[in-house]
Amino acid sequence: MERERRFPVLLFERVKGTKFPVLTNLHASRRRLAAAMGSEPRGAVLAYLQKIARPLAPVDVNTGPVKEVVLKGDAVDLGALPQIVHHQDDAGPYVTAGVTLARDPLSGRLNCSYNRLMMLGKDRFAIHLTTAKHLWEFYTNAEKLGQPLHLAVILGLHPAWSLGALNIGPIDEEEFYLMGSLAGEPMEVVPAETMDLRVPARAEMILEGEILPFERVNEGPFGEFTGYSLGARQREIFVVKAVTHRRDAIFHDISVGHFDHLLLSTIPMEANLFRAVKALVPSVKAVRVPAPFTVYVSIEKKAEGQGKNAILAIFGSDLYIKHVIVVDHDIDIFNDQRVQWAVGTRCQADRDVTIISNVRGSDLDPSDPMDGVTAKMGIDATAKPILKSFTPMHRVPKEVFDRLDLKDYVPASWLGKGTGSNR
Ligand SMILES: Cc1cc2nc3c(=O)[nH]c(=O)nc-3n(C[C@H](O)[C@H](O)[C@H](O)COP(=O)(O)O)c2cc1C
Ligand SMILES: [Mn+2]
Repeated sequence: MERERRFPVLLFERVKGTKFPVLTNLHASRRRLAAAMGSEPRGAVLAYLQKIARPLAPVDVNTGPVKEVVLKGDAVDLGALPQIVHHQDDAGPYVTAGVTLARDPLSGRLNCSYNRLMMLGKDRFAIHLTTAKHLWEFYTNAEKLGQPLHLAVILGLHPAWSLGALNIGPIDEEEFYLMGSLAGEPMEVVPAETMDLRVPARAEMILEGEILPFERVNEGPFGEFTGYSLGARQREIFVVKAVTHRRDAIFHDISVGHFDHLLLSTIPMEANLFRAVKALVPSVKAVRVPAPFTVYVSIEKKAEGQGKNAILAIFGSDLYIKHVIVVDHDIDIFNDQRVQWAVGTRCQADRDVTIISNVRGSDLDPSDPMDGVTAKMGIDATAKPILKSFTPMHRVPKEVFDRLDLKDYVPASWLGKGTGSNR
């Protein structure tokens, strides 16, 4: 459907080898994601920032649909779930649409994120924790204490909850309290069966368990958001102690690297980057993540040096971003050609390119020889010293346009709405 440029939600009602229907492509439309927050597509990033500014605590309820079926201990069988292999070289079936919920054994704070899970058997997965992200931080705290890290994996979420789970910010900013505010109503929660966590009462399914200390297993290869299939690495093990679900639970899946994945991640990422640049450069106009590890920023530069301030703000606020291009506010950053035009005409490499070596980044970048230690590059493509005093752009005077009428020069059949393309 994506090749056909069509993006419906897809529900497969009869899936071989499982009783669970499979829903996928839920997030493949920016309009749907915006609607989940009660916003228009163009206003999604600002709506996101406004809503997360007012966290909404979950409310306790005694029980809920997610407890209609409770399976513990020996009754747990991950083989009953849909066994979805997404790409040719994947090491096996993966669960891709699970939001993890964990509590830091040191601070007691909660964290949510998406973490891919590779099926290992009846009750266990290998789990991918990006080094230096929050769940990894909790896990290293638990491991230092010699303890497992309790983990709930939430499957089948309101898309506004998913956007909340992907919030990027300080580790103390608890995503769990942002989900309700993004959805516009408090999330109802029920106690987990096997650990001291409260989980959404209206999810489709919860997997409860723990990530084992000190143990590792081969995880991968798996086709990732970069478009590449990265090889196996030694990664952590998540053992499942209980599964609870709705009687008629729908199993959610995300096709990694497709719009279902990329649009979902981009809104929270752009919101965080916008907020971070705004803290340093108040006149930031827009940010856009057009490709993996890459961001465009437009600012109304009011003082010399602010282009580089924007670069520093980005580097300071996101682990993944590797390349930043900053342009003036007259450039439409949703038009790649205009961004390249600004780089071509307003930038001198020896003056305007900043490269920082040996910084931690993503461990899923195929160009990186060091599994997550990377170089970062900022390109300040704003006019120097400032747009106002920069070489003027050429133009035909307005009074000439006002004086001329196209119909005096070309046949009437040429006029009217063009196709907008010369290809
Ligand atoms: C579908 C999907 C799959 C993801 N898979 C992983 C993963 O396997 N490991 C990981 O570290 N991050 C993964 N992420 C990204 C994290 O969820 C994201 O960076 C999140 O903001 C991290 O949370 P934190 O800031 O609380 O650490 C995935 C995101 C999406 C949308
Ligand atoms: Mn977090």
